[in-house]
Amino acid sequence: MRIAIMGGDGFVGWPTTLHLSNRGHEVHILDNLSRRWIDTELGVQSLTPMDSIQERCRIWHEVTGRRIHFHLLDLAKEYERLKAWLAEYRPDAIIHFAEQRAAPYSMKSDRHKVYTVNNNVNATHNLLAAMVETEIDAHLVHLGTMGVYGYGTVGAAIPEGYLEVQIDTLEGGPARQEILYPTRPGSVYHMTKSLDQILFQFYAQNDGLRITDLHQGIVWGTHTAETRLHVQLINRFDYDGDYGTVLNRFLIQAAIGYPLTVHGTGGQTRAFIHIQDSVRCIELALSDPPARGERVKIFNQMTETHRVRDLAHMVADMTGAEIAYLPNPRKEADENELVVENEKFLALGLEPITLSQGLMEEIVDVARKYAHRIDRKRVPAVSAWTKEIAQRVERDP
Ligand code: USQ
Repeated sequence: MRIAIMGGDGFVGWPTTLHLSNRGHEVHILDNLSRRWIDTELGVQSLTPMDSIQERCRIWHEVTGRRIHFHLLDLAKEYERLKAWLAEYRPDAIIHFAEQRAAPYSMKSDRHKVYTVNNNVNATHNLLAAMVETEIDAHLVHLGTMGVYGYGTVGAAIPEGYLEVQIDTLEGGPARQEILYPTRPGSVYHMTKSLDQILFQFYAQNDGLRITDLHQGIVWGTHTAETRLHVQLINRFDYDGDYGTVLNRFLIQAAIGYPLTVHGTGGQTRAFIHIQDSVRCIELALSDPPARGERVKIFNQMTETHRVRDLAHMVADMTGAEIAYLPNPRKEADENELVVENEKFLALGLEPITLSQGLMEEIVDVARKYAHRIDRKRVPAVSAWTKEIAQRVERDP
């Protein structure tokens, strides 16, 4: 297949690009390199040293003989160029990662909220409109988030995207209907992914676009089979308070002797997936597209759930790290249960990589190797969800 990977320079985009190229697909990255600009804005860098995207592609060709094509393009701002690119290359599949993905970054200030909404919603809508206009019949696979569901305790498992509801008809009898699971995003970033769902629903129904939306949990790990092939193919690895995700942060903190930063009581339960499985799931989703006219196919892309404080204890037991319970900069439930259905990927053959000491130790080793690149001042999470929370966190950091 000819595959366009929007956002192929990012944390999940890059290993996905390598994996699909390795499988013999013709892979094109379209990316505006915004993630690298945000590093510059924040004054932080990936724990692992990353080369330019062009250099990464050159090394990939040297190591494997395969070519990855890179196109510098801003999906949200360059609609005409996007349309022209699609008309010329006519990809069989498009994978859409091209969104600002950090919840704390999206809550940093009003400017960051506005940027996240403009960037994410326009990128998605531009892509959908251009697909219709160029009449390409590509399968669109989008990286969504488990966060669209919210984390309320309803005492039932979260289904894969749709909820069957029963309502009373005007005649009085019951009628059954399947609706998109009601969204309850917990940040501006998660809200943009909720808005994406409506855009997808409309374009599948109105224009027959074939769309798969992957509701992914929190990714942990850094290496995949392909990024291990050469030191210059290494994946990015975020540790800072905005972009670092919870388990990877705990493992890095343990490696540098920084007390593990648990927000609140650490009673938040979240869904997790290893980066290798994330890449595999995208490949599985590509192999099973919906038919034209079918509703959006939704998968829960996660393999296990964990409570934040349990993860902290696990890492502390493994490494001897201390745990610090900090005032929570986010507005979220202190404690929640979470049960998630994920049968669809298992049925397609996913064999989950679950949390294991070996894989966690590998991350600690990577962090120790590059510890000199870590700025300890950038470890705390300082983006607060409301002005009131910001004042509270400032009083008691
Ligand atoms: N947390 C801590 N300490 C930390 C960092 C986080 O206790 O040092 C807590 C947070 O308060 C939160 C939980 O850990 O309760 C998860 O935070 P996170 O930063 O690991 O994950 P999140 O902000 O939800 O976002 C990440 C990705 C996002 C993806 C999402 C999947 O950045 O792109 O969509 O995970 S999910 O969480 O399932 O919505």
